[in-house]
Parts: sequence; C-alpha cells; structure tokens
Amino acid sequence: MPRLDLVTAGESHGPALVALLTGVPAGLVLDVAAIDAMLARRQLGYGRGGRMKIEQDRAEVLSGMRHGHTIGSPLTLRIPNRDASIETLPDVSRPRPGHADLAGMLKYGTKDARDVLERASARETAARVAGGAVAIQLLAALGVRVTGFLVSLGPVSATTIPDDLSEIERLRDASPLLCPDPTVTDAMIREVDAARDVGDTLGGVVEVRVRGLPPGVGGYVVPEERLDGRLAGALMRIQAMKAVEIGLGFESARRRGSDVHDEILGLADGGAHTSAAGVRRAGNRSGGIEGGMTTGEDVVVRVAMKPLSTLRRALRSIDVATGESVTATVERSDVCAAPAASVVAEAVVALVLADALLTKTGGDSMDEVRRNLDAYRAACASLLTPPAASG
Ligand code: EPS
Repeated sequence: MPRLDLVTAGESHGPALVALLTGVPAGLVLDVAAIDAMLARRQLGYGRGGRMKIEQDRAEVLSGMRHGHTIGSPLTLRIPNRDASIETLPDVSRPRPGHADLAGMLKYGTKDARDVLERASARETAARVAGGAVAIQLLAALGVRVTGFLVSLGPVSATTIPDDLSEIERLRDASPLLCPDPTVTDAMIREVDAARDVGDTLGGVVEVRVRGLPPGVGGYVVPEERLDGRLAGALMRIQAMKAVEIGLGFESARRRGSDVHDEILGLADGGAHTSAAGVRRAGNRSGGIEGGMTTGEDVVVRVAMKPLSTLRRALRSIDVATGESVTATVERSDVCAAPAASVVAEAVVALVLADALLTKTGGDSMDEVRRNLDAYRAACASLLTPPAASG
C-alpha cells in the first residue's frame, strides 16, 4: 500500500466531489485557503466554457484536521457542485469519438452514456487537485517546491521559460493561459478563437518542475518504485493525456550519449546546477531522475493533452438507441482546457513525490519526517565529503 494515497469519488453533475487522502503525517499546518486558491486556478484558462462560470470550487474539510493542523487520520475534502443536475440530465445515446462514451457503454452494458460520462468527465480532477494541494503543502513544509505551467497550446509553443520558479509563477499567474512566456499569449488566444469559431477544440502540453528533493527518492529494486514510471502513470491517468516526457524525453532517443547524460563535476569544476545533495552536474537533461530515483536536480516532466472530445461541429458517430449514423452528442464543454491541465499535473506529480519522499523518510509526525530528512541529507553530504576535508 502506498504511504500517501488518494481516492476520489463523485460525478460531474452529482451533489459533490470527494477526496480521501490517507497517510498525511500529523502536525502539518493546513492552509485551506491555499487549497481553494489551487482549485480556483484549475478553473482558469482562456478557452474554458460555461461550467466554469457556474462553479466556484471550494474544499470543506470533513476529517483529519483539528486546530488547523493534520492529526494523522484520513483527510476528507468535499467540493460541492453548483450544477448538481445529474438526475434530470437527458440520456446520451450518440457517443463522442475520443471520449469514454462508447467503450464505457459497452463495458457497463448501457445504451445511456450519461452513466459513463458523469464519472469519466474531467470535472473529477477538482478532487485530485484538492488532494494534490495538500501534497504540495506537505512538500513545501519540507523545502520542496512544485510549479506547473502551460508550454504549448495547439501549434503555438512557449519559446523562453525562466529558470527562477518565482518568476515562472509570476508570469504564469499574469497569463490568461497559465503560460509563463508572454510573447506567445496573443498567438495562443488567436488559436483558441479560431478553433471556437469553427466549433473545434484544442489540446496542449504542460510542464511541472519540482525543486528541492534530495537524491535517492524512488528506487530501482522493484519496477513499481521507479519514480519515472510512477510519474508517467500518474500523469497519464489524467483525463485526455496521450504522452509523457521526462527531461529531454523523446529527444534523448535522437542524440548520442555524450549529448544526453549530465556529467558529474568535481567540486573544483564548478557547474551550471547545484543539487540539494551538493553534487554538481553539468546540466539536467535527465529531468532529475536516474535509475528510477531523484538525482537532487529539478524533476522536470511534461504531459501532452489531446483536444477535448466534445466538438460543437460534431464528428460522425452512431445512435446506439436506433443504430443510425448520426453526429455525436454535443454537451456543454470547453474549447481548450490545457491551461487547467497544468494545475492537475502539478497536483498528481506532488502526490507521487510526497508519497515517495515519505516512503524514504518514514515518520508519523511532520517533526519526525523533518528529523529523518535532515539526517538523510547530512548522511548524503558526509558520504560525498573527501576524506581530507572530513579529517
Ligand atoms: C469540467 C467540467 C465539465 C467540462 C469539462 C471540465 O463541465 P460540464 O460537462 O458540466 O460542462 O467543462 O469536462 C470535460 C472537458 C469533459 O470531457 O468531461 C471541469 O470541472 O474541469
């Protein structure tokens, strides 16, 4: 069983979404306003549709907290839906290509895709973001910072992204697309407008950077503990994701080894990066993971989201009720939700990394986790200290 585990429940138009998080150590001061701020950020992004004007996602804490801090017991968060019309919504018999509709109808033996899409909907990600917001606070309390942002939308890509995480967040939060490169804002907006004009949709790529993890988080002893596999799995489990890259990703397959691997530099050599372990690396093309473990450099992951599958100019489908060739159902939806996906990616990456870090440190209370982490960092530093310097 994972050390930190999130289960979500709830339908898109049911009464509420729920997140149940187990394994949070006691003594984490929980800022509920910060959970709400992350939920609000998930609702942003140029290209979103009518639902986000209706909802104002907020988390109510139902368990696991007392006097403003966690107490070690399961944490339950509830996010009410304002649009809770599930019992009165019409049947859906014309499955949308790209959505869970058709395979879900066949799987569950129903001619009404409403039963499928209510849970398959990306509305569920609000609950994952609420749980992820707790993981982000846990990591922050241990000196680890997680930042997600949009890097491309349709064919338009960011060209310059700063190295400083505060600067990335400042630029991202000023962008209607949650993209930290202001030079591409207009082109991205034009792209969304053009797709909307013709009843089409768009996807995009989002990136998450994580700074401050010690080396050796994750593992190689059994495949399941490999952090790259775990991160890829978590990111691909977000609705509509089609591909994941870590560090150089696909580009690393096109280059020679000398142009991929990040040389380990002696203390005298200097280097572009200084990791949490004090080891200098010539770069971070690995995306902060070697052998399924953190290197101590930034963890850098990207995930590609396909265009949303509800198109106003609907694609061809069948009516499962009549067998006729028709066009697919058109539900209220967004033109593009890729900016919001950067918030969801941030949440799921934080959940995996918080779990892996707690697995490394152990500890039932935050004080114990901190003590163990400090001791581990000191042991890493001492292992790498030259004998002359230590004597
Ligand atoms: C979403 C809520 C949904 C959609 C979108 C994301 O609301 P509704 O279906 O009521 O308009 O805006 O869902 C999808 C893109 C999807 O494919 O299900 C949300 O809260 O993020």
